[in-house]
Amino acid sequence: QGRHQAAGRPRPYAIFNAIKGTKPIIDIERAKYFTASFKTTEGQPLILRWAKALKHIAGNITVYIDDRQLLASRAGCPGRYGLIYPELDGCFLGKVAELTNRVESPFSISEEDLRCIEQEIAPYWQGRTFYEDLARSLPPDVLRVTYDPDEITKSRYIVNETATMRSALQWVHDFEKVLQKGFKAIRQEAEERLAALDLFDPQDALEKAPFLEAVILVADAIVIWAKRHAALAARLAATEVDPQRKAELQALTAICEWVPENPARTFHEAVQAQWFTQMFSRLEQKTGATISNGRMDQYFYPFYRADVEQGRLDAEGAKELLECMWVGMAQYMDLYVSPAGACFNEAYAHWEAVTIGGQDENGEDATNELTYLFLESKREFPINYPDLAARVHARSPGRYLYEIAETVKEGSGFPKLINDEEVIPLLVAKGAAFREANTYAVSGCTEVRMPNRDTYTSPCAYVNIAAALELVLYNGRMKIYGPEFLTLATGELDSLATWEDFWQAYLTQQTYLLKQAFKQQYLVNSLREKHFAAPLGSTLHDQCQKQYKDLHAAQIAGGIDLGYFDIIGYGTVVDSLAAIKKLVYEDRKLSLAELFAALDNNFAGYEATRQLLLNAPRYGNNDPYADGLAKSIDLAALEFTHKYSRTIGASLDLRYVPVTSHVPFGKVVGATANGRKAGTALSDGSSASHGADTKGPTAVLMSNANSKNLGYKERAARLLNIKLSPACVQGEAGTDKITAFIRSWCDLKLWHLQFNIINKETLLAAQKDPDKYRNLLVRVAGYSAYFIDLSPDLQNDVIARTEHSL
Ligand code: 8X3
Repeated sequence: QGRHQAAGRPRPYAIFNAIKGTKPIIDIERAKYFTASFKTTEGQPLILRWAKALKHIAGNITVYIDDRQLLASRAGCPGRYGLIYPELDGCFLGKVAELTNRVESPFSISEEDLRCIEQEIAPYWQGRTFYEDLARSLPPDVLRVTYDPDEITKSRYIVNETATMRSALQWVHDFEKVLQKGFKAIRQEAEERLAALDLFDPQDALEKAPFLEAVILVADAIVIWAKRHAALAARLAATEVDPQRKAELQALTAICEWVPENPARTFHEAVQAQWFTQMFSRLEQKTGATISNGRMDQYFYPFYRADVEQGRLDAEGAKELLECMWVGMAQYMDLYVSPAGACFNEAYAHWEAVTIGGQDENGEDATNELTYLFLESKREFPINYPDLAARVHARSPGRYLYEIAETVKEGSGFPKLINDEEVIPLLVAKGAAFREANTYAVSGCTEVRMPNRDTYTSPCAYVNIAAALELVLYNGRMKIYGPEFLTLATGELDSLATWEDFWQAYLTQQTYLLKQAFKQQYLVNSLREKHFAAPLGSTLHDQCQKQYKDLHAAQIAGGIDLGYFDIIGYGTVVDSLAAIKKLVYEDRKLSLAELFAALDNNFAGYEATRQLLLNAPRYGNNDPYADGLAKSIDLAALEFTHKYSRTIGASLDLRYVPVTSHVPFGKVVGATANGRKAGTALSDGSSASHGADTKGPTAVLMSNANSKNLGYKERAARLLNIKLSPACVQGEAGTDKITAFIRSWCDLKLWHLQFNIINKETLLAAQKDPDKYRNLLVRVAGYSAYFIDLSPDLQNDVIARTEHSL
């Protein structure tokens, strides 16, 4: 990896090398000021309380400018850091001390800060959190598959909600507003609208006025914060002895004085304004994947062009500025205190995507010089940020695909690819105009958002379908949870005489879990607005401004409310069902009782049975037998959501995006009929299960395409990981092979694709000698992370994925 490193710029490397591999520190300042402000605003409208808290934070939190940095602002202390969000993790704050030794994403914290959490922060949130509210509201049948009813802070990993771990799904702001308008104009508009309200009208007084006051407060807050950075830069400049650094700090002073209050005038100002907004968003709330950056090659382009034309900037200068941002992103670590949050988002995962390429409003190809500059930067400075997402369409230029392939060959897992040919028609089917759909931005692992149009922010549910299969085998129970009856009885095994009986029993359990997931999400969606607000996010959203509504409102008129539920363990279940259908019911090589005994004993003494199972038809090989079952599972889930999603007031579309949940979900599931041992990871996303895909990567694409039900619009992202051996992509021939593979993927209209280009030997060596492999990046789910930051279970998951040759 990093073969272009020599060509990289020294400044970002120097900043990065100083923080690389260090243990992240917990910064509690945001939690402290947020809580202090909340204590004084009880009873006021939530959006106003949140805006006041942000202003309090902006005026008091320590501000930093890093040595050598050309950009100002971070949301926490120097080095790698994470923030506590007590409004989310209030009932887990007693666990903060344990984070130092946690296997998944450990953090350190000072004794003094721990005391502050215990004495000042935690007591206020006790009993007030969304988590507690939701747990209290779940009916017993939903609770049983969500949390342990006797200890509600323990997840069951059957139907997990994720709304208590992050206060919003992945999101993208309309950054153009900040760059083109600035917060002074945004504030002014809000003041004029506030003055025009009829305060005798209760709706004006109680809903519209607090919304507009919050807009004004948050515009003040971000400007106060920026100006504090300007003052710091001026102070540092005054004492700086190196003339070059002094000049840089003086320039930074002027930039932070100007943006984001005013419209940006140069590329440097545009980058700084965007970075302030991004960083302030982290102080505002914890968003799934962290606030994404939208289509940077589009909204920065006019600034870049003008600067280059006027001789103020060249490509090297632009890359250095962007890399100063990448290295800032790499220092923020997404901190999940709750155990479920931690194991769903391993390796400090956050993946604020930067989108490049794609099409413009009119459907013309949108690639420009900046698009290529982003790809170059990724090759020359191959760190884990940003999560570069390349939009591809049928008419993407050859040069673009060539440069994507060259970047993929670096082996850091970037860029990930999102397919316009799948995404745009689906967005249009879901109610968007073409011009909105054409300009979507990538917002998470695989997700997309239309700024100013998408409005649904409730985090989604993960449904463990490997658990559904186990619930058939134990007739409504799971081995790990003992005699407790969890779902519904689908019959003792000896009553499942035919494949049709077994299949119906499976579908009944799967559908039951979906039913519980939808009830859970109904409650999530209705309770959230009482607990969370996002005045900055709402300020930057046209529909929220029009409706005077916070983004967390259960309904926002004029918006398109696209949410999801995720099926976890797809490949594992397809392969298991294929083995059962073929070996038990068709070839009669095995009785159901024998299979049960093998699984119940985790194959101890049943190795021959395991080998039989491993050789049954498997998903990922373009085999109609397995792919047909995959399609039927997909269809049953789609039919369910087609019927019920609107009843929760939003679209809950079917998604296959596990982040790292397939690891903890695997831990609660016993051995499975695909030969998988108890407790090991389930398959990820829509990928084949570990080692199942033996017919090459094109067969993996084909299985993915074969298993889709194109007649339903309730489809969303399908995450697809492909691991290639470095040898097969060497040289120009290797580049051509990757390009051709991407074209096939685009033609097949698959949603997402990403590559790991790595040998099993390298991964095993890194497991043995982590210090030697500090730079080793691997694609995990929808993001890349340092291999040594993964837990051993997740490392094993990545190692066990099939390595293909093209
Ligand atoms: C997955 C993040 O927020 O959609 O990329 O669950 S989220």
